[in-house]
Amino acid sequence: MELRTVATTPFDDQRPGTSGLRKTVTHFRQENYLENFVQAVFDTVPELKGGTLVLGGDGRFYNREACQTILRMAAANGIARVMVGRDGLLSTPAASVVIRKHQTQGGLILSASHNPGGPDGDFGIKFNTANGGPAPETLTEAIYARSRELSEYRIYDHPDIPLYETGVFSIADTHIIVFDPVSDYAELMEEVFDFEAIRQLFLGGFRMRFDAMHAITGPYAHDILERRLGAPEGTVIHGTPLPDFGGHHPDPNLAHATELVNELFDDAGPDFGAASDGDGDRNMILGRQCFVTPSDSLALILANAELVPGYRGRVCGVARSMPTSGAADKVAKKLGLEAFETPTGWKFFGNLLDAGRITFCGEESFGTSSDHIREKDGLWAVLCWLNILAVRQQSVIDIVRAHWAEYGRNYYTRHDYEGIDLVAAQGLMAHIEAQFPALTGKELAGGKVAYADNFSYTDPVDGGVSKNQGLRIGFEDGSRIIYRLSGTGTVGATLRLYIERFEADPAQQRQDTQQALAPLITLALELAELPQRTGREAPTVIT
Ligand code: G16
Repeated sequence: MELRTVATTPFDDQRPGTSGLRKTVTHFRQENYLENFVQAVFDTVPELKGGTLVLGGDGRFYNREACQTILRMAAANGIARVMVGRDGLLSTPAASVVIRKHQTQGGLILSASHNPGGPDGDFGIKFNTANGGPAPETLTEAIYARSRELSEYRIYDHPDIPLYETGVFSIADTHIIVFDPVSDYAELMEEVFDFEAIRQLFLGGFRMRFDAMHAITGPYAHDILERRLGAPEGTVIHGTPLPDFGGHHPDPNLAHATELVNELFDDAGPDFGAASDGDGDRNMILGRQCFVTPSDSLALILANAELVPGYRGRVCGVARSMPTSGAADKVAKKLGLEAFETPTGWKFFGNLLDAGRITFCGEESFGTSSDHIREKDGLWAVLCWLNILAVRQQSVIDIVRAHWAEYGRNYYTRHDYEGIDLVAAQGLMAHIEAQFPALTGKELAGGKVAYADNFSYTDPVDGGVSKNQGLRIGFEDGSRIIYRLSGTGTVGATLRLYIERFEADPAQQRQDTQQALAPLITLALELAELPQRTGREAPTVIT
């Protein structure tokens, strides 16, 4: 066993995006690419030396090799202990649980989330800090700066650690603890939710389908839903994590979880359906013939929080990302709670959660969670819904309609244009922004423009300012058109178009979403000159 210092040269593209560093597998497998980034993290987080690092990923192609490399580098960098999930597996929310519970100095999570996997797919790595949450921008920028000046990395020559069994191993003075990735997480869920009420729900014949999409939540869902809560075997489908996710996008939305959606929209479908993504932090919620938008799901969870033991009598506020619909704000107003609007990216919720200003937070991108951890949490959202359904004894669609009748409905859609030319995308954004001074006060698509701006956020806790977080056109009736370039894609640019319209009248709340939003969608395309500038006639994905 030999400690080696390997000479390397910097890569110029290791700036983390919305959620860590995401590139194609081929890109990651270039000589020294992974090693450089990991060394940059270790150099930027000195408390890891002599401390404990949590490690694991969503099981995608290259996960295990990357784990072995990181273990050898952790030992060579003086990290005292590495807690690694068995088989190198660990969901993003479970990593947050383990970091917090065992008071470690942080964790490295290997995932490209909902992006496809396999040798031709994507890979990713992100660092979470000691609070269990994604590294804030100041830290990701420091990691990037370090990656730009790196000239060497340290690694031990050492045989692979047997990750297929739990136990304690070592590389030089570093202890490697291979642990069961499910148990800490499942125990926390038992503390938060009324498991007995959910057990009774299943005993009464309630039928559910959970699609793990051959990604990380399979083992968690089998254990929690089928074993601890007594749901019948077969409730969990696609429950074995595969390196290529069975050839699919592990993205829980209407476009990629079609098998589940078709089953739930059948007259004889189950009562409840849900899916999670590659690394287990996203969720999609379905009832029979009912899709609950992530924005509505956040609002509904907030409105029903008193039914969940872990939140009874202690809800203090809510936050949503800027493009997420304002549905949760309506509930917060009625309950007299603070509501915050943050930029896209879970990292922006961390300060509010740590400061005790919010209990719940969520994003339109199928992410919902609470202060139980510092990440979004797919299975947590599913258990929230099960807890609410168990207490209310109503169908999902009845609960959603009753919510709209009380608070109004925020019609909402997101249109994605994936893999468009980067220069064309930047030109399109500049073209929209250039029109802003003339837009305010104009009558467009049947409404009056109240404001048009480029969203900037001042963190209420530390005063940090994040600019250029998306272009917003807001109308006097609360309708909004938002344009953003994604920070998670790996090919070209992905343009996201978010459209929202508020409808207070229950008699008008049963329209088809795309129809209800059609005038605003047409306006958004015109203002952006979208077809002309991108060559695209239709979005790649509609959610
Ligand atoms: C990540 C972030 C989310 C963000 C989403 C989409 O999710 O954690 O906060 O909303 O990407 O970001 P963008 O619109 O920039 O592509 P995940 O599940 O991919 O880690």
